[in-house]
Amino acid sequence: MVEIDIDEEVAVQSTSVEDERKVAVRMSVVGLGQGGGNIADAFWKLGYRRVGVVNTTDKDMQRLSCPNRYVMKSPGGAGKNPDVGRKCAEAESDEILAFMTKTFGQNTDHVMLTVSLGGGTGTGSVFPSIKIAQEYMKSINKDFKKTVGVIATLPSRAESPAVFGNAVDALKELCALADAGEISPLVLVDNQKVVDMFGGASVLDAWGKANKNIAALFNVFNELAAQNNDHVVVTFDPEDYKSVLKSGILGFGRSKLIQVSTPTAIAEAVRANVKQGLLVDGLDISKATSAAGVLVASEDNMQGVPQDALESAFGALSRMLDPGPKTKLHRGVIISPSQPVTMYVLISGLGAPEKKIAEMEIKAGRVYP
Ligand SMILES: Nc1nc2c(ncn2[C@@H]2O[C@H](COP(=O)(O)OP(=O)(O)OP(=O)(O)O)[C@@H](O)[C@H]2O)c(=O)[nH]1
Ligand SMILES: [Mg+2]
Repeated sequence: MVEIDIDEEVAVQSTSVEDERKVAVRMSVVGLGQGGGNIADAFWKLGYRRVGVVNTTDKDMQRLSCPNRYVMKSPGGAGKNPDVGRKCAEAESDEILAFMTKTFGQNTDHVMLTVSLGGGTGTGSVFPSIKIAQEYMKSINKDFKKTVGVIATLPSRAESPAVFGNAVDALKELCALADAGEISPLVLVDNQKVVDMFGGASVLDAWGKANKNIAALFNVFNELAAQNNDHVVVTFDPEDYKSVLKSGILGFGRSKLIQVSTPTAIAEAVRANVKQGLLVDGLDISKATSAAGVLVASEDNMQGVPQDALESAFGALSRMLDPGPKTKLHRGVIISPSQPVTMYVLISGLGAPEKKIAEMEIKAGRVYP
């Protein structure tokens, strides 16, 4: 079974304080709108410190831990109208750039914007914010293409047609930007999967858990790539991670591998992880041009994994990707205290989720099944 609930455990032991988690890529995060702000706050709670939130109302910010906040001058919210969110951010782009500069400082490798698609503030302001984040990267003399990415959630089934309409328009625009190399990565998270997974929890708890898992999964690879010691058997290094982050649409998952003693069992577990663990259904894995598979286990548990089972795991992953000569598979094997045998998989360079887009158009009441 695939699990992405990394609630109570962090895969690799880490120190905390101001990005003092040892990470491979210095990540700055801006949360847009309420849901986006909550996801950014989950990064703050993990120990990331270059984190800020932007909204049209300070009401949505009161429950957050992150102290870096910018409230746009809109009369009390965007009222689920993305045009309002877009215009507000455009009108205040200088102020938002100053806010990013103050919050991030000069040492950023990658900016991630987080947004829950469907409302007005986040969904509209994400587009000007992409440009503003690129301006910020230029201002610190960094490459500005493919160093600004977006984590976006898609609405759950019960949302209204208007919410689906807002979300699908923005999703198509984001996919086009990813395709054009303007943003990378684009990480898509299906809120329906969140509801299915945490549906029993109260509404507040469910979002909190989901947001924590989104941030934690993203962070795990950043920490794994920063491991550089005798615990590393096969490296997955900072350059590997940077290259994956620059490969467009990205999905990831994690599975505890219970049965690792035979090559067939481990290959099957990896295939299941990739199919079910990707955060949005309908992503075409066979078009993926870049992937990372990192096997993590305690020393004792790793002893139980035969070399041919390992080869088989990476082989299974490799065969799922685009067979072309440009396709890269980064592999890592890392020892981490008290970890069951766990495979982390990250796949990028994916095509747009066409099936999901078509479903969303139906939910928006635009086309009929
Ligand atoms: N994953 C996740 N989704 C959320 C969270 N909060 C809200 N959502 C979803 O995000 C969608 C957009 O809502 P908001 O984020 O409140 O919208 P907004 O950007 O603040 O826009 P306005 O409220 O219209 O100004 C909704 O359909 C919610 O279901 C959250 O913390 N996590
Ligand atoms: Mg809101």
